[in-house]
Amino acid sequence: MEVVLEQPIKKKIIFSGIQPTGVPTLGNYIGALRNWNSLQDEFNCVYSIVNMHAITVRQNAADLRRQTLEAYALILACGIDPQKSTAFIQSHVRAHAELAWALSCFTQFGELSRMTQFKDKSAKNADNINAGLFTYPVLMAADILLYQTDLVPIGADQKQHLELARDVATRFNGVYGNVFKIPEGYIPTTGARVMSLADPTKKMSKSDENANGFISILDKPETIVKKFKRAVTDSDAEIRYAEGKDGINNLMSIYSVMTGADYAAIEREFEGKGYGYFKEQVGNCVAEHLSPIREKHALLLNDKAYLEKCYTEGAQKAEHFAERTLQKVYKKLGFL
Ligand code: ATP
Ligand code: LTN
Repeated sequence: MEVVLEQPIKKKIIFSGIQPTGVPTLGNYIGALRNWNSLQDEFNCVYSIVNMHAITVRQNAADLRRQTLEAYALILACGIDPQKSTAFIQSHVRAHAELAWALSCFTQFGELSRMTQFKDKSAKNADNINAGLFTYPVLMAADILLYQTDLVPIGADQKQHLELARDVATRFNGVYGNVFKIPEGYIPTTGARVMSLADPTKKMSKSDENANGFISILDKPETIVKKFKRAVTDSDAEIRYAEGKDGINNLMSIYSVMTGADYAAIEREFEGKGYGYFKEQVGNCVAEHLSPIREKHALLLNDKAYLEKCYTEGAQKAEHFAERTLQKVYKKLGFL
């Protein structure tokens, strides 16, 4: 008789990060945070508030400190369970900065020059095009590679950075053997790029100076509905998903993610109904979906001791793993 030994199934590893640069938007939620939550049972998840990335743009120290804690509370409010997953603050685990330095010696100037986020952000911050803004993707590669990550849940805008992380890891492995796992992206099919409500040709962004363009996860229900009612659409007045209807396409993709209905079902549901009615319905379902998150966030922020305990333990767990990879890298590099 054949004896089959039971092997414990090793869960795949997920890593992702979010910058504490402001209140996260519906775009961050749909493109990333929503998936962070749903992946927790099946995978071994590591999530970080990447405050070291945030300083590539000038920040006020007191605001950054507050926003970091708020962002941490927000990921817990979105359903991240600090017992199940590892949730920590990037600057608490020194291996991130250390690996970033080593990897920067395996990243080409030309590769970094092609990054569209660098080009966009340098145009926006012309008076502060610092070296950190340029090497931002190397720190992101270090974040991911330290944990031997299999999958990285991100919005479509981060795809180019992930490709770079894969290229750098492959190059390093080519010289030193199999040191890093080559990560794959996990990009949602619907909602990977939520657009601004004020200009649907632009990505919804928390740093947009026009507050009507984004829905913050913590906006009050009435603000959410009001912003959706003002959303820019077109003059065609027909609710259907089609090229050139950026505003309606964006609202349909948001509604689809919130309700689970596909585009055909949404078109049937709103046939013959006006844009005004549709916009209000999208606003209502988003407001309803986000309300419990806003309430939980407020409760969590009232319990600073609990948050501190969670992020301290999170950093210890993360460090344990990260340090193993870093030591392996140092050995391969020939550091005595
Ligand atoms: P900023 O606007 O300050 O540059 P951001 O919101 O673009 O910030 P992050 O906070 O670092 O950037 O993003 C966290 C996650 O949210 C990333 O995975 C990113 O891809 C995703 N994301 C950001 N904006 C959108 C969007 N409009 N639609 C879908 N996903 C998004
Ligand atoms: N650059 C990302 C944030 C980020 C990240 C990461 C995402 C930093 N390190 C590692 C995934 C994995 C952004 O969203 N702007």
